[in-house]
Amino acid sequence: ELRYPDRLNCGHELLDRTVERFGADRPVFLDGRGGVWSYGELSARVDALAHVLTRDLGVVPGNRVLLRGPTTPWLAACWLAVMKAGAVAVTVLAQTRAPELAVMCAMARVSHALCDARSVEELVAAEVPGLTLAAYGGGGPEDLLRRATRYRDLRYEAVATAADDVALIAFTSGTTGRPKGCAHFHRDVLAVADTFSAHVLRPRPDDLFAGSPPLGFTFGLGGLVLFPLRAGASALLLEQAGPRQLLPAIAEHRVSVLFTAPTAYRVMLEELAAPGAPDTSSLRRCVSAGENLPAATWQAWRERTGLCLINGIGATELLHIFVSAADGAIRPGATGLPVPGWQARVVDAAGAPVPDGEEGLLAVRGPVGCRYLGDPRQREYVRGGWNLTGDTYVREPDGYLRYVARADDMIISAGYNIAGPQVEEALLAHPDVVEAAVVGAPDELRGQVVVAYAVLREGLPRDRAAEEALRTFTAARLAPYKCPRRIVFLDALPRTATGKLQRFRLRTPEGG
Ligand code: 3SK
Repeated sequence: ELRYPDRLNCGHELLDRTVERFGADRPVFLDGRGGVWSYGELSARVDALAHVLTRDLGVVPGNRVLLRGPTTPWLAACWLAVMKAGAVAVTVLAQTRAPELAVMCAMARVSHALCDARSVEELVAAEVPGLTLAAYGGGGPEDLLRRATRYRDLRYEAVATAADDVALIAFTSGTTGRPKGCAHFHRDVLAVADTFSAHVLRPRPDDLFAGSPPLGFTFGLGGLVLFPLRAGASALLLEQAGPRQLLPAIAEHRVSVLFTAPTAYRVMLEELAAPGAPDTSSLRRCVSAGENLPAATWQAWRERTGLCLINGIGATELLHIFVSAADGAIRPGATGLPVPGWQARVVDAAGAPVPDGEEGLLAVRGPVGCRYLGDPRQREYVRGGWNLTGDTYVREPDGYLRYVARADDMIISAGYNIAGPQVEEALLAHPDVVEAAVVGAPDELRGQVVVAYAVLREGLPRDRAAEEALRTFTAARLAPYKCPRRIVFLDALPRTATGKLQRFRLRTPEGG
């Protein structure tokens, strides 16, 4: 069991204590354009920013401070300064538009905002009442970074927050289109590093982390800030971190720990198959989360790189990954086991455990719990002390957990329960298919029928012959009732800003 003192400031623990343990001269952040920050430089910049926040901008402990901008070392420094000042970081994605920003700021009662100068317009357009806004990186006398130089070399003593003071408010990207704010404590921030990272990922101080999820998504915050800092390691913080940018960056900087989603692994696999592909031999740990990892993707990555993908399921509600496995514990096709410190079971609609081998809802509990900001959906997510993640799972007799589908993505056709991801896996096994999404479309006779959406490799014809070929391919792999009745070819699948598939957008009367 994790034990933390009653007074705990996660910014102080992650930064000041790491400097004490590992020294100030080691690199912490690389910006991908030649800039390298040492731990000592980060520490001095964070302290100067904390002075600006508290002395110039009037931030007091408990204030909610919006952080908005692309992934850069300065955004990470602002996040740490907010922590050390005992305020609450409200993290949003850089792409969030003004109307959503207005709603989120009202929900989180945001009083201050630190915003990359390139993203300020949208925030101004959100017209947040009473907001104190400071931009960084654009230059000029009022720029946050210019102001911070006035406090250069002045140490800032972290506020002695309580372990269960709120440190962070993160918004779910909402695969169903309805965002919710989730509050997390100072101890929660450390707990994800001390469970998933410490026990499954097991980083080393000489590791260099990189990945695609942004810092406004807790997957990215953990993988690019919390886990490297807790381990005294370094992170490459790239503003553009799509799969096509990641591969050359891995080769150039010798990245050793990679965080991204299955889709990005598939795109990278395509690139790696081409002659003259970038060198990935520096990688030693590759984490896949954000959505289901098909066994075929796992196998292909293993064949191409020799590395076993560390699959995981996480949630903004629970901050990071709670079921996973690494090394010899990996079972391809299964997500893994409860991360040490977490418990998991599979339950029915009434919350009672279902027998092993049967489908049910994944319920987990551990050091972090779901705390929605004033949202009645709290009662649906947390029941009897267990967090219901909204995923359908099967528990195998030896405790391994196997993903079936998002509970609201199950298709019911002529009385059969069909898991969309199983059909998607069958389509993805075809060499011409890059992306696949399967939904149920209303049908008078069967209730629903299976409709597939597929993205084909660039340049391939999207004609009847292609559809027929895919039909024959899936028919050889799936029971007839699971086979798609219709296959629609698209340029790209609808995704949230964090890359999650939005199946609800395919469930239109005419499309799905
Ligand atoms: O939402 C997710 O899928 C996720 C995955 C890993 C870590 C954190 C999160 C929020």
